[in-house]
Amino acid sequence: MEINYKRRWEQIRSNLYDKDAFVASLPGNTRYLGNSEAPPGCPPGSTMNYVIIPKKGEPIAITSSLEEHRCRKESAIDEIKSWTHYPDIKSDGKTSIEVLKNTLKENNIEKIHVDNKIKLGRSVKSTATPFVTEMRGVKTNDELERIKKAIKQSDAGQDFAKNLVESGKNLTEKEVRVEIDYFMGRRGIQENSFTTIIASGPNAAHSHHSNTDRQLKIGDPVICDFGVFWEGYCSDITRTYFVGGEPSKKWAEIYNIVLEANRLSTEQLTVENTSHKVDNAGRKFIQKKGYGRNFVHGTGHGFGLEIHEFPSLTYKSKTIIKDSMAVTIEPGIYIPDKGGIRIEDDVLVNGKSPTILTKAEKELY
Ligand SMILES: [Mn+2]
Repeated sequence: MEINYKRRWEQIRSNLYDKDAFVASLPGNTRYLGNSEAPPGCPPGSTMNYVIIPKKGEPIAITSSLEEHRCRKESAIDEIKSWTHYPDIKSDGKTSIEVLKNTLKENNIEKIHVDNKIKLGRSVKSTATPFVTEMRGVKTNDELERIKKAIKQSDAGQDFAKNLVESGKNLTEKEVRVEIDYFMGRRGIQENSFTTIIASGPNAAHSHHSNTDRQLKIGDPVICDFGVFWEGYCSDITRTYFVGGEPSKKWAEIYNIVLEANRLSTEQLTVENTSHKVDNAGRKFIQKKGYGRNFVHGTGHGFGLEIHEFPSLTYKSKTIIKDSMAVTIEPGIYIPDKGGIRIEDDVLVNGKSPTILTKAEKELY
């Protein structure tokens, strides 16, 4: 299914009220409006400095002359303006902001919505709005198709990771990481959604550990947290495995507490619920079991074009859950100097019964 950019532009136009245009400058938003299929860091989507959606007329993108060629070829936007410092190269101006100012003037655009503050001087009145950021929180079918493909790849990565870690005595975290990345790379993923995290033994006590030369030991809990991009959209999944396949009684107990917290939070992911209740459901259970201060981060976040998107699911977030939001549910318990457990799923809001999209095994044997 092709990405329907026109629908996105229309939705923005219909929420402009008295404004003449919407101007996006946040990289996730310019990609969303012009070239969703490219992963971040990949031109042209991420190199568009600005995307203008006028109330009347077609969208306009502003990019550097370096990316202009690729932009013309790949972007959903036909009108591309370019900038460069080099006088010999043909362009519409020396800087992106100069081109933006001129373009707004030429099109008689005086009042705009922006997704992020831009210094435009007095001739243009700009008002910041989270409209596009929030619009991206609700996924459409063209997006879900890509998200599901990304998840399928990281699920396969987790099946592979489980076997590798359980039989991986003496492998280093770095070795485990490259094996998993290579496995998923051979399956044709665009790229990883972030640097694959392999955190073993005491290193698993740090929620965002970076991979080291530590060798896996029998009985270690090993947190494996990664995701992939597929046609511009990402996945994010965490599983915790035990080297040798047998957790100690204590770790098994903690594992099942985290698993239950994951289930309780997922259950709260229903339309019209408030997002802090999603966090609260799992957190209260973990507190009751005596590990309240070992759950050191929020329960989850939206994901899609970017790995962290609106909405965030924390103890204080007040976002009202809407149908077709795609979020992670990722409670964890971290014991300093000993290790930790995190179990993260990607979940789609679906009326009153959330759909767990990630399928990789998470029950303890
Ligand atoms: Mn995550």
